[in-house]
Amino acid sequence: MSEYKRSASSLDALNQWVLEVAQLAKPDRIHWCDGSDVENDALVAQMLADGTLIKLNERTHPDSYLHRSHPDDVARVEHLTFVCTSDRDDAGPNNHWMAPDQARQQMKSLFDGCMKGRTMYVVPYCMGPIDSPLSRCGVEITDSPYVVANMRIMTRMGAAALARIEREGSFVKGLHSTGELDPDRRFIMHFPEDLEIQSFGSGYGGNALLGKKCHALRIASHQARKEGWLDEHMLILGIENPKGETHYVAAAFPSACGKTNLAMLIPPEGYRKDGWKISTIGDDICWMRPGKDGRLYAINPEAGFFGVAPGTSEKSNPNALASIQQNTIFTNVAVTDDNQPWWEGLDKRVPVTDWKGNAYDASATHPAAHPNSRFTVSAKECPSYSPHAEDAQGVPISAIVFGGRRASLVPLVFEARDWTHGVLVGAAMGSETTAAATGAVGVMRRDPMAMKPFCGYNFADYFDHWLSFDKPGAKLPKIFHVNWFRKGEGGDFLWPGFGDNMRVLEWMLKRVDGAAGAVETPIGNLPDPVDINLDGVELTAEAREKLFGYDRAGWASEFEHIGEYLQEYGARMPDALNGEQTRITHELSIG
Ligand code: TSX
Ligand code: MN
Repeated sequence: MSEYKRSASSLDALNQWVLEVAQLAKPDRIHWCDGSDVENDALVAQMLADGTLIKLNERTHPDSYLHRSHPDDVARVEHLTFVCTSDRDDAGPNNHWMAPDQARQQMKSLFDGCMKGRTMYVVPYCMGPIDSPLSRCGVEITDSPYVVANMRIMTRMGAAALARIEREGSFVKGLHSTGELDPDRRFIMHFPEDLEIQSFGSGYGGNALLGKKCHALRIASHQARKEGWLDEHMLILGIENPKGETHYVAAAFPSACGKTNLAMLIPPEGYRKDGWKISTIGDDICWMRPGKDGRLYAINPEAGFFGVAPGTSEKSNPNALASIQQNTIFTNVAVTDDNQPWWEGLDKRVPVTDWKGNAYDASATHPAAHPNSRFTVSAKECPSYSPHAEDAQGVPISAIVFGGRRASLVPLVFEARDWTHGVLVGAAMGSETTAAATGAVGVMRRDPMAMKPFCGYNFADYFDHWLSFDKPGAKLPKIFHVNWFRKGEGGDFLWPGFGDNMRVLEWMLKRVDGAAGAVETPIGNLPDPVDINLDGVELTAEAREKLFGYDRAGWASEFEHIGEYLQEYGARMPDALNGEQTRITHELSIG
């Protein structure tokens, strides 16, 4: 078949689908997005005119805008998010499932006429560097100009993506409408067998920017399994040592553990003086696949950061703060008297307007910014953005890090003995909830590989997929577990965290290079504290014991719970993982 014929047919498929959607949704206009500055300027002007965007202080925050969402539409809706596979067991106990026919019928009636009076935007996008073989394309149809503006920042959107789709012929179809924003008529449907997403009734990021969680995580998880790669909820960072060698690390954490902060970490002064440098590849999603040399090579499929604003400050994340001084869309933050964006934890000023647009003063009892308020900004604005982030072949991963927020039991860091043990460490991950997430504080939630809300198929099959990477010729990264949140008896954090986490990263790289020993225990290899650089860190005796020690009785109880949790995934659980869990439980019981 000629090149011409193939490209014609893939565009035909796209045109045909756009036509079908238009006939159903009945928009007044159709606009094909090219991603140009002219197009974006016109969209912004239109959103300023109708109040969708509010211009922020041009002197302090040039080209930056505030969007206030509907007050009932401020977060992802997991209870309304479905994976629609023909066989229910393929979605697994970790997903809400609906039969594809029923889901399609239900969505068809919601989309019927929903774009009357509105413009329908056709948004071609590429997840990952436009020239990377690891990247994957999609097209989002949406009636929200706010979604278009955000997709332009978060993905490679427009003409170049359309050209790649034309070449490749396959793309993920995403259909989105904000609808009437009725919380009872809101659904996020995934059809992985058809590479399709349908999202109705929400304009919020994770529900509406379909390239991100819906495509790059849930749908891509199916493609990854089928094609032999890993689709993960991980940040990627580079660590350059004084010799000029760079190692790359991918890390998965549940929400509220500071993933974006770790991705943009600034090393302590002593490290900087010695020549250590951290660079950021991504803060949320990682696609990785084995290269010819057997190592895993990773790309960040995203082009920007959709970060939580509250808590972002000069102390917690100077690189993020520098990134969002210009060219940023803020969603649901508060505003100061001189029209600057503001959120809890930024600084000591008191804003005059809260996230709903109401007057605010120091006597208020509610937070001024919504706890899930966000910034959307291009990764190119980040001072630590890696020059290798756009490398088509990806970056080689030396270590994978899992982590969670655990006040007790779990030490600062340990290393998995081997790949199978590491997969168990990831599968057993858990974190204690913070008020921001649920209202219930300190409740343990299991969140395997931080993928609980994002793995589009049965977790048992997902663990099996992970195990399958351990094969002859593979040069797999070492796997570690960290906990920045261990507390003492007095309730205080024992580890300083933030930039000082560099010390833990350095130990990991020593292990990777075979330059440090470790203390072998049933839960994995613990550092000998002398191998961790603690210059300038004051730790009490209690802190040393709890951060670097190992409590056999406590871990025996933890492993009982892990065993019970993994049983929820039933008969499809891989024997190797059950075996590893049983073996460690036994070792813990005999001391
Ligand atoms: O992001 C965090 N990281 C990772 C940084 C690279 N946070 C913030 C979590 C909320 C998103 C942390 N919070 C970290 C951490 O390592 N550690 C802690 C706990 C902590 C909080 C405050 C102090 C120490 C530890 N100390 C003072 O405030 C003085
Ligand atoms: Mn995330």
